[in-house]
Amino acid sequence: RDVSSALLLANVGDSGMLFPRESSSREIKELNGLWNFRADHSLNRNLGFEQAWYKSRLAESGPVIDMPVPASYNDITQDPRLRDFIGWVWYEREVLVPSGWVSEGTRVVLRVGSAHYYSVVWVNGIKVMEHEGGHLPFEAEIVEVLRNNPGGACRITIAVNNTLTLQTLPPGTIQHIDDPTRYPADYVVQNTNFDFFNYAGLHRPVMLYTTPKAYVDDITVLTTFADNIGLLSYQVSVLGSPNPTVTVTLSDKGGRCVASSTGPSGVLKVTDANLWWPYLMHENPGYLGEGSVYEDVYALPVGIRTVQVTNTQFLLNNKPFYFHGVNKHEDADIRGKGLDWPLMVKDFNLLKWLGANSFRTSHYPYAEEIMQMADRHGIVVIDECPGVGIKDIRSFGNASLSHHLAVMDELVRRDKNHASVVMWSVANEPAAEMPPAGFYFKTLMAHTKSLDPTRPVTFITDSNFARDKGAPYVDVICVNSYFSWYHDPGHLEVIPFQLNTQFENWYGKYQKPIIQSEYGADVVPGLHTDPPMMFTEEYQKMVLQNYHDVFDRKRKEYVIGELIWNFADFMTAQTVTRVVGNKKGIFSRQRHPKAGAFLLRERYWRLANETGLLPVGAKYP
Ligand code: GCB
Repeated sequence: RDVSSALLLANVGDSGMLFPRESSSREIKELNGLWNFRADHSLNRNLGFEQAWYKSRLAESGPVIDMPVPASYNDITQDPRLRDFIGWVWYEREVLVPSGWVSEGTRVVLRVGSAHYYSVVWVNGIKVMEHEGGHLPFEAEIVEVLRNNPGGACRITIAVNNTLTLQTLPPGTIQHIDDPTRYPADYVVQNTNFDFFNYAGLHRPVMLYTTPKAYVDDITVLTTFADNIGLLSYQVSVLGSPNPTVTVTLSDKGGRCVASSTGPSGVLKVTDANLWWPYLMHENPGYLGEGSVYEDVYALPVGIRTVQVTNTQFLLNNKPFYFHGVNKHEDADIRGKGLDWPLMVKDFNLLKWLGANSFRTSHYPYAEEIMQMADRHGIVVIDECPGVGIKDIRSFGNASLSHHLAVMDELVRRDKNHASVVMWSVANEPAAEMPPAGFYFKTLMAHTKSLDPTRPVTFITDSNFARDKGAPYVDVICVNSYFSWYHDPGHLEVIPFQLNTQFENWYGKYQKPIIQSEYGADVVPGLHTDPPMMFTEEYQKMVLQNYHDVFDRKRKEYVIGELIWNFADFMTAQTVTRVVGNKKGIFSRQRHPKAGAFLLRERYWRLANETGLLPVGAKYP
């Protein structure tokens, strides 16, 4: 494959969104910790804008409480009104900026890792940016604002609104109920069609960072190899200088320079290249070198690997790859969807214990810090955008589609250089049988392919194989099913029949490889029965076992993966089918294993031994 011509196509958006990294030309100030916080409980939720709360210290316009960042605000207090709050909340933090930062020749950028869902940001009372979408970063250059305020004081105010509409991603609706005989006055609820709690707030780190005036704005790297030669083709975009000198070097893991080049684009050739391999497929998985760009020094971890899809296989570095992994959520006690390092490392340790080689970012892009861990540990990722719960026909209109395209722009721009990302998922379980779904998904997937011609594109379906209007455009069929759970509850004996039929139907119609992208059963940890009954540990084991028997037959043909729903229990909205959240985890929300985890662990290590290139010592006992 000609990587440099693919690169020309892969130019995304007009500016980059490189992860902030310190270097000899860049400094970072993390703004994690306690922020001032107030929810706007006024009837129209608009008092903060009417009274311009951003103009002075938040404490001057009313009471404030401590709010940790990053975290969802919902579970931090004992106030049910804040847990279920809908509307604007206000965060504020004051920082002192080093005087060198406001000197000529330096850019200062304020970056928010993610804020759910809509945000407006002010610095010293001056609006610097707005952003729609809850799971992707946004940033603005603020040095001019800081210069107007000698002394280095920098007051950052961020208003965040979690309201979802038919045009947001994910979509939702706001329902006003005016019935004084049954509901309190001014009664409003948020309805959604997705199965996780709509946590909100500043979920990922907020930071200030500097760059020189002439700076590396974006880097795109595409890789391939032929025999023992790794080819890494790059494009560097530099802003702030008409004729930048660009020097690019590639270092191996030990920091030795293995290739270099000059100019804003080029190809680096590495002899005896170490390829990036998935966990359990090679004795040295997740191999990353580092590409560095001068004069503004930016170092990007890079892995050399290829991805291809055939009628029956998923090929990684030309070898068949079988996804044995999990679906996850960003979710935990107290912090909700807030990035949490101990939790992240624990989760990766559990993935490795399990013998999982992959996960899907159900149902929204995960923190960049998580993607970097996946790169380093060789965990393969299906990268999903927040297109979940698209069930209403009004969410297939132009406004929705153009926002969905913009979100894919942002996602590809952010994650294009991650070796771990092997496929884009544009949606989960949309109403793909509706008439407008054909045009919608055709456009969305063609757009995604034009942004990144090197990775396959899919969406996850639970529609009928014969009526699904998006499936013709995917590279890999990803199907969710819950036989013996939502259908024929309690009847394990239907699984072999229905699962076999599911696979035959999809493959028969499309001749494309298939991933079982979800399957599972709820377990309240500690519940036991024999014979197995729904919600017990035994029943989850039996569901898994029955699915696995069919996978084992079909993976010899065209099934290329299985992702359990779910890695861990997670919080949902309150409904009669959820017992303090979704309990389909093989781990509890606190990451304690249920019986199903041990069963899966045995299976995944066995699969790794069969399909991988494990050195003897790494075998599961
Ligand atoms: C699904 C959804 C997922 C749910 C899961 C369930 O099909 O994709 O978001 O949580 O089923 O447990 O119902």
